[in-house]
Amino acid sequence: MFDLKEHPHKRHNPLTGEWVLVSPHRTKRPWQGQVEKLPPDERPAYDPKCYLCPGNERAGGHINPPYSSTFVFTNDFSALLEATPGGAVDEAGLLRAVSESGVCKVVCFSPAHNLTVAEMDLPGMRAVVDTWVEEYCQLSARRDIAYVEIFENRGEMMGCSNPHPHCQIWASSSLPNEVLKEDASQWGWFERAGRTLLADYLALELSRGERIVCANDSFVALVPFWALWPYEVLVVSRRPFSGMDSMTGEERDCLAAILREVATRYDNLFEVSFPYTMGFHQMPGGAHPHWHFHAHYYPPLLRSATVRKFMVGYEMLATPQRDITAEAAAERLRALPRTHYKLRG
Ligand code: H2U
Ligand code: ZN
Repeated sequence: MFDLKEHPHKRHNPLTGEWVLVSPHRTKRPWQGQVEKLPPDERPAYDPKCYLCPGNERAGGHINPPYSSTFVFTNDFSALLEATPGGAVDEAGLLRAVSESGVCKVVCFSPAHNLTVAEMDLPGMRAVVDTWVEEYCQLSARRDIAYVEIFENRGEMMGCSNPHPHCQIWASSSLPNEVLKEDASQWGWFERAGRTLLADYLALELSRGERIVCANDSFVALVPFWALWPYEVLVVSRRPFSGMDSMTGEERDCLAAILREVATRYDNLFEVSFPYTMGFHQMPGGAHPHWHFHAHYYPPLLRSATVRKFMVGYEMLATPQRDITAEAAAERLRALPRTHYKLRG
């Protein structure tokens, strides 16, 4: 009898159409690596050498204002530029290129250098959500912008260059790869079902409960059935809306709260500041009824503060693979306290 808890199998990601190989039997193999703790990261509230702290100098001689809440600026090393000439190259359908223009910004979450999302207070996190919405509305209203990606790289392991709490916004003139896949899948589902893919998925997960991590009045955090990273999380809005521009005030508060709770549970897992890449997938306004607002968390850690999952070998050449099941990961995250370990005695 085929058992998802015992037997190797492939799971389907309905958002991307891709598969992940799950090998639950391998979690029984002995682990001989170290389980080490990192020294506590003690950072000052203000670092004179940080390019994101208030009053400090950035690349190109820009001076940050003495900001007291959030602070947004255009990335001094933007990957996308506004004044990019349009054009395309196509040689025999083999050498293809298309001009891409856009805007890159950096959003500081707080003037405090030593905070993280997990350690921010709720009004502070709500201010971050309000800043995202404001930037999202402005950028997505532009005729030269087709897609706005808001994302946070957290921790050196994820290539984050600075521990000061911040995220990036890249707004581009075309739809990026991941968004194209999700657009097609969500459209296909909506056309058939008349409901969003994630509304139907969320209803199923809520009735099962086994992959739910935490929830509030407006959002649910779960380890998706098709999770690829060990402790991957998907945050889905209970109400189907396509973009953060449609959120009510209460939904903004709930988004702030659930993002903080996910970050707190992550930090509590190995009692370290947990590295991850997270970001939103969304479309603005009412013109995309098949789109359902959500956030993905892709954290690399597997077993301890230092043992990470690598996407190498078979995963680069064939299909991504995981050992611990999504259900087991959700159970661990669900069992963790909602209070940050640094605040416990
Ligand atoms: P990461 O920590 O995710 O690397 O983001 C930091 C961004 O800050 C990065 O994209 C930008 C980098 O280009 N940056 C500036 O805009 N000005 C600076 O003075 C340094 C870094
Ligand atoms: Zn997505």
